[in-house]
Amino acid sequence: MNPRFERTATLMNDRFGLFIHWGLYAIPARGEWVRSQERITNEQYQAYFEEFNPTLYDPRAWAKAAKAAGQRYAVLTTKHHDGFCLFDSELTDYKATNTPAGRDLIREYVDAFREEGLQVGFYYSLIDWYHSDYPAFGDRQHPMRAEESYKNREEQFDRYLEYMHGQVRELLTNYGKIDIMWFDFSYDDMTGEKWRATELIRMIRSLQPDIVIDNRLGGNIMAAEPEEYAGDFFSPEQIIPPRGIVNDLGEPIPWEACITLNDHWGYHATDKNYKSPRQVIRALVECVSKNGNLLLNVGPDAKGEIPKESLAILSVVGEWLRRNGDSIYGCGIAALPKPEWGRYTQKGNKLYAHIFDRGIGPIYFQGLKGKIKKARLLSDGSELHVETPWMADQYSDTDSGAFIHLAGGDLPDELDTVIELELTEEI
Ligand code: FHN
Repeated sequence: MNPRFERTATLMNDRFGLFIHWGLYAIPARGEWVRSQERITNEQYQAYFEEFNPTLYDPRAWAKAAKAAGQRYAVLTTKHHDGFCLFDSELTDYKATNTPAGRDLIREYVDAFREEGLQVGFYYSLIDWYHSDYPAFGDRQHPMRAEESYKNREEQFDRYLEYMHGQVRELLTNYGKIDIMWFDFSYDDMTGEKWRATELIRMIRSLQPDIVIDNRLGGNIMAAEPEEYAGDFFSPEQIIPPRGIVNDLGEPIPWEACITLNDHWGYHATDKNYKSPRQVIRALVECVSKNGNLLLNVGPDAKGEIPKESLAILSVVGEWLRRNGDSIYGCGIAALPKPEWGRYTQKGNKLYAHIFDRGIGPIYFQGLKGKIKKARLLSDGSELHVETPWMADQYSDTDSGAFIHLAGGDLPDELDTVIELELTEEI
């Protein structure tokens, strides 16, 4: 088997993860790009460093919320573009242990999420707007990109690379087994070997042989022969690929869509544009129906708590998964085309019909005549009957279609009603 598929088997089986963007930017509370968008200097931003004290930070509560939401793994920002380290790095003073927090926030996160049995992932920004050797003037997005005083700053990018590689080594040495390394992001000529990516990947795999890595170091994961550093899974952002993702040989490749709950990754105090639980559930189903994962983001506030709106959404999603998770975990694309009323997911000879649109009359299953051994409403296990309604032969392809009657005018679950079909054979 392709080593990429072996490495990602657990991750792709888990299907649903929690993305967490947290750091100093939670204090200005205008999103994690605030430094770039408002061209805030290191000196101005220092005020947040000197203030940062998330007294309500309780990663066990985060982990319990993620588990209750049905999420099987998590990815937390260890360092975002602002360069602030949530972990106790020996390579910098710009870290949480030197703020009033005085804690290694990553250590506590790892322990808490492992305790709840979730896979543990680290997000690490290749970009660093704090480090004095990271290119600033004329960069596409650095806060000081147009600051004349930075025009002739002496920057030794190799020194930054030593720092960046050294921090990745710290993260993958000091916190036990790590399951996911989520780099972010390459751009313009800042990609691939500019990061010394092959050397970095080889170091990572020597430290954590089973770790899975995203594709944002650069290269082309879709190529027939991807670069060694092209990663193990594709990471579409704020979009679900229309037809899933296949490589240049037409082979499906592992992918994970990362999506915000509102419109920001980092905490934004006034962004109340949250997605509904229905949207989240249907996005998860769509990802799985196309052989992908959903990494759903929360942005904890400066006190260290996940916004109550996010927790409320996660709770509803978790209850739906508690009843219907068999149609998500370990499932993937079905051998049938997308039906009119919703989507299919499949696992072996179990086909899951996700009914989004009740329509009128029985639910029609094209091509399944004589192939359904039994049908159950997944949420409560109740029996459903395969039956051809009268007159059907006058207006439908009763030669190949099958019909299942659903009582009532509304769906049993308007979020997503799932019918489990045990097939006579794997189609
Ligand atoms: O710039 C980052 C952004 O802040 C956020 O971390 C997302 C999440 O994948 N990635 C980058 C934008 O593509």
